[in-house]
Amino acid sequence: MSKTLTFYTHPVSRARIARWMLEETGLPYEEVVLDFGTTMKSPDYLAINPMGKVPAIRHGDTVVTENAAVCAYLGRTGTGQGP
Ligand SMILES: N[C@@H](CCC(=O)N[C@@H](CS)C(=O)NCC(=O)O)C(=O)O
Repeated sequence: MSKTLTFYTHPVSRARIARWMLEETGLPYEEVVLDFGTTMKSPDYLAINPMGKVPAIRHGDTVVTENAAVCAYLGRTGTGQGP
C-alpha cells in the first residue's frame, strides 16, 4: 500500500517551490492550506513543523520541512530512490 503524501502550504508563499517539485514528480498528494498566524501556528500544525512555517510535507510517518529538504526528499522518492 502506498503512503499518503500531504503537502502543507499557503498559495502566496515560498511553498510554491515545493509544489513545483511535487508536480515534477507526478506523485499523488493531498493539500492542506494553512493561514498565516492562525492555523499555521496551531498546536496540530506545530506538531508537524515546530517553526510554524510552510512548506512541509508528510509522507507516511516521515515529515520534511524546508524547501531545500523537501525538494531533495521528493527528488529521491519520485525516482524510486527514497524510503
Ligand atoms: N527556509 C524556509 C522558509 C519558510 C518560510 O519562511 N515560509 C514562510 C512563507 S514564505 C512562512 O511560513 N511564514 C510564516 C511565519 O513566519 O509565520 C524554507 O525555505 O522552506
